[in-house]
Amino acid sequence: MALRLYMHPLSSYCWKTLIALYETGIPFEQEIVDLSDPDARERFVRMTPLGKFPVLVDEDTGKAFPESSIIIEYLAAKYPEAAKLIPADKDLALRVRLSDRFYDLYVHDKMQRIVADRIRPADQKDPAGVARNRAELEIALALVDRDMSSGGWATGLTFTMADCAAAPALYYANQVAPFTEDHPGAARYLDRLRSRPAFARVLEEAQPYMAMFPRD
Ligand SMILES: N[C@@H](CCC(=O)N[C@@H](CS)C(=O)NCC(=O)O)C(=O)O
Repeated sequence: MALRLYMHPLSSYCWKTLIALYETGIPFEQEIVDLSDPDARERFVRMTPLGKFPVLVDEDTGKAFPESSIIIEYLAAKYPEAAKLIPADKDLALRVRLSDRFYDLYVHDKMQRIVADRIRPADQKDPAGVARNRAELEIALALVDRDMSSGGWATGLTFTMADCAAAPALYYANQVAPFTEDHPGAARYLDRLRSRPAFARVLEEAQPYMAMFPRD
């Protein structure tokens, strides 16, 4: 098996790459990393010093890639069946990359910071930071609502890397800041994403782990 994905089934950035892999049907092996196990963490950090997953290892070439967007770029460049995730047209490709950045930086990152505060010890909470992240997330969700209310995928009629980024970001954002009532266009986009077989499969595989997600 040429590709091995170091991941955890609850990790939102791993979902992004899993969606790309399931969407394209590229064969790969899952290597679940339990970061709460000190030995597993040490082995993982030896491979990738920042200790963040996903990491994709191409065992044929010995190359290892961290960063979900770079992993998808690698798949799109190397496998013809993944080329559709990043359009050949340069302008369209820029739109996809811009949308991917938007979902990672202004939806996903804000959501992650809100979740991170939930697992901090009581004396290390950062309510001002959480309020700021909630406000910034709300601005981003209003933009999603505006842009996605008429249907389609993140950058048009085809499903791309931007939708791989949007799916976990919006799914978990809706857990920490439910938006379906105030942003029906964004809610319908999330519904479309959930109906996509690749994302439906990721969600199904994550079910046994969902109880580990920190609630308020
Ligand atoms: N920019 C990175 C973000 C990766 C990331 O934040 N991964 C999280 C899981 S969703 C992680 O590894 N967290 C473990 C930790 O920080 O200890 C990407 O796109 O892959």
